[in-house]
Amino acid sequence: MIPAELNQLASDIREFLIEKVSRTGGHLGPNLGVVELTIAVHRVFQSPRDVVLFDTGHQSYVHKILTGRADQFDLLRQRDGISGYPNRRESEHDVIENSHASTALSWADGVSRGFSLTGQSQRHVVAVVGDGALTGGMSWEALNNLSPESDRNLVIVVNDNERSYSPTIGGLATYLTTLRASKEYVRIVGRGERMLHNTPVVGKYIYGTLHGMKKGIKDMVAPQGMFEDLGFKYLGPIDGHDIAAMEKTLQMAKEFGAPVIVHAITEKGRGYTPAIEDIAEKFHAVGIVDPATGKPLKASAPSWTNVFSEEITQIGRENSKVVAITAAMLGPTGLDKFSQNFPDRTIDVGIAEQHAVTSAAGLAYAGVHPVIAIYSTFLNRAFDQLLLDVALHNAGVTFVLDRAGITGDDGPSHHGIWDLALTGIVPNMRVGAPRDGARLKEILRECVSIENAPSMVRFPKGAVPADIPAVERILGADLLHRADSKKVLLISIGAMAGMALEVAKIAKERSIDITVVDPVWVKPISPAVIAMCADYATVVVLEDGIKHAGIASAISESLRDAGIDCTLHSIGVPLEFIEHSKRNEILEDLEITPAAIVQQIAGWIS
Ligand SMILES: Cc1ncc(C[n+]2csc(CCOP(=O)(O)OP(=O)(O)O)c2C)c(N)n1
Repeated sequence: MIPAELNQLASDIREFLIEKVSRTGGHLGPNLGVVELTIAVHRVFQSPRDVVLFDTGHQSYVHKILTGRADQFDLLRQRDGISGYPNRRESEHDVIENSHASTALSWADGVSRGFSLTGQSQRHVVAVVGDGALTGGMSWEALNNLSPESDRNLVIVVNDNERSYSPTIGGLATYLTTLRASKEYVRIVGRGERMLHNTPVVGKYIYGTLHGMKKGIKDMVAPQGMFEDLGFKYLGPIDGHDIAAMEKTLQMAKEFGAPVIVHAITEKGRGYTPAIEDIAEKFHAVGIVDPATGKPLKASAPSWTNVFSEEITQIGRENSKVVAITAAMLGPTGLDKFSQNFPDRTIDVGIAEQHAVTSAAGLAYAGVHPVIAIYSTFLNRAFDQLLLDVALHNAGVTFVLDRAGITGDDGPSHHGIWDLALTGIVPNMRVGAPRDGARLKEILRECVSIENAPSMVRFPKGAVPADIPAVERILGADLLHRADSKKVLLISIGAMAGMALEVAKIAKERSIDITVVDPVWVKPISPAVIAMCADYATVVVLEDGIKHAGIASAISESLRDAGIDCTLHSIGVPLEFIEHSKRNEILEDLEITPAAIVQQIAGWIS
């Protein structure tokens, strides 16, 4: 293809992305930024013989288009459609089924080492990693392992758009800025590349000469030279939207025969005005929008996140010891409002959940109360830090878990279905699961008042329901509906309360009496709930996490310890990886709907 055709291809792909993603929702901004970069990677490397890995995977749409999946974009992130991340079942061109950041360099290390060990070293490995994902500790563990002396065919493309969701901050971001700002450096390196391109045989030796020259230049304009000091060959910065420049550089990197870093500068949301004008997040992830304006087609109802956002800001006004921590997700977790009011008490650690949690233990030791706002699925990564740095040290740290339960479109790695099971085994930890906004506020305030142990409040994605009043509060547990007889007790966990009440209503029509109780705090579980179990013939626990080791398991253990003999059934998520689909479709599949639950209960009591 001639340059004009390649530029036309890039422009067609951009138009296609805007048209399709505006209808399905998805990661529009990141993909608009990697169009040329991905074209260049696929022209220089031969996937699937060469392995192309995308860190986080949210920016793999262009890769999907170039590897034969353009016709499936109407069903992007929809039931039976293609995933929003790479997926092995979709294509031999996909290797990592990701969504959690900062893993690609470790994958690259493993795959390339495996190729060396199995006589496949002619296969190249290319890892595309964002400047955001590079802030994650795993990336650095991988860099430390990627021996520069090795003969591995490995190219790391740093896709530097200066942003995670919001601008990437921290020492690494500053370092990349220094490299970017070296205009003179770009010009001289560019000349060097042209020189190299005109040399017939481009090999390690010639590259080495160039490299020596470049190193000298770099020392002049970017004295830190961090990547090179770590032992990597560094090429860049390159305009990531210049296909020819990217191709030339990747070709050089390919022929070098050892790990090379290609630093590409790109623009998130490139070519789409609404994304460029979105100062906060550059359309990192969008719902369904009008493609012309980028405006959402449906106004969104007040969410759980909004309730948290308001309340933590109010708590911040009342209590100057409260400090908020985010792992590069200020806006999505609702901490943006807190940060506007208390910039000095807001910490963005980058995509570094493990660091966030241990650092919170340190903050607690120093006398402040850290509140870590994080998506449920991302707490998985920091379990050891929660257990041994926070809980073992009796640190008063509050965890606020958004997106708990089945989340839907983002697939297996994004469902927040493990947090209840994981925190269930942390000594001293208290866990609250609010059924509505009023309970969220109440639990959050209590968490922040706990000074000598970790505590957590967890709530789902999406719209918060109207408050659900209790009939009676007994030892911290809320009775939501009292049936006429003591046949079935339905223990509803957190946001499942609305569905539980619906179950009781439908069951009543079938002459099945169901009492509904909400423990509010699920760890430790209120003794009132355990005592109630003794009075009912059948007890059912309804939760939106994995059944294995979840709240039903914890209750069953408490019953056993108390010597209470009752029949306990559990409704929740099976121990499986759940594919992407709409949340309600998944719940239907799992038979977690009011009608299906009534049917199950009817079967159990008959
Ligand atoms: C462990 C983990 N924490 C948080 C996230 C949420 N998240 C998704 S993309 C993203 C920003 C990624 O930034 P970058 O790597 O620079 O890619 P870009 O979107 O800018 O192309 C974040 C924080 C995640 N995917 N994984």
